[in-house]
Amino acid sequence: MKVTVLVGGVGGARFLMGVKAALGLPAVGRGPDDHPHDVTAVVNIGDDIWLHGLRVCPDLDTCMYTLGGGIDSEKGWGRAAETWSIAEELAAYEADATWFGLGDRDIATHLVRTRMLRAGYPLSQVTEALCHRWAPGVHLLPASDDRVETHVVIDNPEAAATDDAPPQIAVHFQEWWIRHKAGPRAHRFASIGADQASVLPDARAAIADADVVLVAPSNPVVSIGTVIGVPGVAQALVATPAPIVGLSPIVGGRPVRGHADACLEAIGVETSAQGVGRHYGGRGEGGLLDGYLVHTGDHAEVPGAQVREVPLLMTDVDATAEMARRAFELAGVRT
Ligand code: GDP
Ligand code: FO1
Ligand code: CA
Repeated sequence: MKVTVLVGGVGGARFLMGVKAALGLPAVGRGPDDHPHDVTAVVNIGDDIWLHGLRVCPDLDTCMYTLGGGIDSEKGWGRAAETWSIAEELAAYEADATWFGLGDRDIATHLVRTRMLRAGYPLSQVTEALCHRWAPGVHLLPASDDRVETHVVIDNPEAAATDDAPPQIAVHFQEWWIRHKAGPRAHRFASIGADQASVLPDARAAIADADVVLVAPSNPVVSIGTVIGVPGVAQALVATPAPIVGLSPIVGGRPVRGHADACLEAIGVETSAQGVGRHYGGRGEGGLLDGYLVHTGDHAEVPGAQVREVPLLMTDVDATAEMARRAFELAGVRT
């Protein structure tokens, strides 16, 4: 069976472990070559950023490290057993951006990636090369080889202190999310480069040829929204004969981690499982989803989609695998 999953970073990576386990694959690492199931992840690239001359791709790396056994599982991002000598030296130079934590081990990934990009390789091939080392056991595909970067218009944190500061400024998503901890109000997101971008052909094919498409419980705005906003992705989703099932990242009216509530507020969507479900929309009504899973007790009605309540907390691989099994069941596919 061919399973294609739309994902962001931590939520997406953890869900992919459960998908692999539900299919009888090892949650971490590669399965046997003759395994009957094949998983492809179409990964958000909107968070990608140039820092210190290096291209950093947080969501691709989070998936790669998580599925390859190299993640700092407590933080959910970055390398296990990380050290911070380079970051300390950069801070001593007051070299921006000190608010973005780049560890020594992680920097090696960005050095290899940047060298290959500068040599002319597209991001998809660079990712494949990095995955030779990590063997994540799924095809990790950037949604596009083109640059698509999320920026956000926010209330200017300097406005109160300085008279002539503009009331609103546009910053890279990471600056709002990490430096400002998503504190200043966000008014609007912009996908820089999306106009000229196109979906990675392999990602389009993975959606078209899938037996089932899953929408991970990732950030619906800056992870899933950005993937779907890459020209060609939405068209592929509409056209695919595969059933599409989404999982809510909102549990009990709150994101399980991170600031998805601030993102949803910015686009005028209620922070609830139902709000996210209706934002995606039911396929029967011209939306995305054939099926939608919400956490037990989070009642939701999404016109045009079948909704089921199941436990949706990814507390361990077994619980996450059960979520994936329930998604397959709702899609009507057999594993
Ligand atoms: P990021 O790129 O690292 O922010 O990660 P994603 O976009 O892939 O996922 C972030 C989303 O995952 C957040 O909105 C969380 O609410 C959601 N999430 C994290 N853990 C869980 C969980 O155990 N269950 C559910 N349902 N959602 C989760
Ligand atoms: N998240 C943080 O909250 N603080 C950091 O300093 C940070 C550094 C970082 C470095 C590499 C990487 O792959 C991810 C990193 N993240 C960090 C996580 C990540 O940037 C964001 O949490 C997500 O992309 C938000 O969607
Ligand atoms: Ca992310």
